[in-house]
Amino acid sequence: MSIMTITGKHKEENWGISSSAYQIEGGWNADGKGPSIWDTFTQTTDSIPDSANGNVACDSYNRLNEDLYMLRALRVKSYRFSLSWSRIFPDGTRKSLNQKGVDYYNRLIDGLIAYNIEPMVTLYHWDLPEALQKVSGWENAAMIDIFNDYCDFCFATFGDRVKFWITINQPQTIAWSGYGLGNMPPNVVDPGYRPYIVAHNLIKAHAKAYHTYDDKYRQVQGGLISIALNADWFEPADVNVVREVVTADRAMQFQLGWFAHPIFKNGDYPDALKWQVGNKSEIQGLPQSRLPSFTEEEKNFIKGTADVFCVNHYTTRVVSYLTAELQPHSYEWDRDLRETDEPDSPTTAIPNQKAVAWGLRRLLNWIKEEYGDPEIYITENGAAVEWDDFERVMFYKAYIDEALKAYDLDGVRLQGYTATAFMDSFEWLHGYKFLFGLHHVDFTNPDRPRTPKYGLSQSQTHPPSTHTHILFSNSIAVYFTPQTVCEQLNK
Ligand code: GBH
Repeated sequence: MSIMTITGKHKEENWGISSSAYQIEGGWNADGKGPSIWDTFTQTTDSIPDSANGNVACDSYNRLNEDLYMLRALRVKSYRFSLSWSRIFPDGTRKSLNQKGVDYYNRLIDGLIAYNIEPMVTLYHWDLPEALQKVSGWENAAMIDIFNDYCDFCFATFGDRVKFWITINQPQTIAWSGYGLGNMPPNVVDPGYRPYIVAHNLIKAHAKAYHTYDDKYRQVQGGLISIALNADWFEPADVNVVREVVTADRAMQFQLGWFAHPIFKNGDYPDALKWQVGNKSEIQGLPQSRLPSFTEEEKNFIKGTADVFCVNHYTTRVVSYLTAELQPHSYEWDRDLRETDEPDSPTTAIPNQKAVAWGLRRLLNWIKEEYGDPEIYITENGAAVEWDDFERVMFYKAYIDEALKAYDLDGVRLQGYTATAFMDSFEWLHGYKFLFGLHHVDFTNPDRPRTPKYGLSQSQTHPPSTHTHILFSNSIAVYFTPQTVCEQLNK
């Protein structure tokens, strides 16, 4: 089946593109913005290639008109971006309100609305105000109310125009990379305990913000609210061996189910987590499970706190059963499995991130089965490529095709697709080494000129690029010449 035969049906779907505040804004201390844990980390660590940081990044804080121009030229239906919490509340709380930060987001949102682009707003994409880290950040249950008050302010301030809210981006990454591996801020290395505690608080914080929206704003504002969960597809090493199939399912439960099961099913963790962590904890001689438990009241409060299912997806891993070691105590070992690369798929620039498009279709079907056929939005999908943008074109062609198969052939209720990323950005631990943008950004030039990459170009003399073709036929895209955006604006 070709994309062309089915485009008609997708005309009104939500095709969009994504960014996040710390990755693009820069202006790290401009106009009263407070520092976040990513400012502190990047300014002091040596672990990021070229000692890169987001101090300037794409300078989007000062280049709003260019960003809006690019979005309009792309003809996307939606733009997913995040709010920098410490730009709005420099110390994380309402009493420190920074009106200039609010003004920036108002200009951005108004600009999007003027161009008929739906803002999809992530309230929190990893850049916790440093001041809140000083009081233990997400280890501290007090964060639940503090986050809620920040969200409440954002709903009240922007919710007249924002109709799609995402509370938290990838809580699994926050819990595991931030508090287990500790390679991301706040750099706490505690693989067996704190990820579970932090996840517990993140889930409750999400649920509380959901209820605030539901109780105070939904009736008047009429928007949606959800959470963006990261999910790889875990393919069993051998689909004919029951144990391997069960193991792959367990991998899904530990990564996606950890958050999705409480929120989308019954307010509680998946059985696989309760069983694995409980048993390991017992064998490890601990008085109780390292996985905390929810009270009945908490379960009722958490269950059903997302209007749609938002998933960020990048790759597929192959898993096989392993009786893991008992020491050190670790979320990773709690899973009893081993991950390897999918052997037959093309690589991308990032090791361990192979391009396995069929994994997306399987993932979407797994979500459909597991969570009762929810409406699904792919809120991130993309790749960093080694050489030519042609590889990125092929990545999108293959992945979008699989998403459309899930929609058309499998009946998955897919409602939207968001490509990552809008432009080359600060890619966290990769700095500026691996880039996901559909626009190139020249980070050596103080003007940070943005240029559409090959995938967005369509020349008169060459056949249109495949990527342009897919995006255009799905009402995304296109520029006609790869001039920089500055040049076009100055015409
Ligand atoms: C996304 O995460 C981010 O949400 C997005 O902001 C970013 O632009 C995109 O990645 C590309 O960088 O090495 O063991 O610490 C994608 C999922 C989760 C994949 C964290 C890498 C690191 C695991 N990522 N993971 S580890």
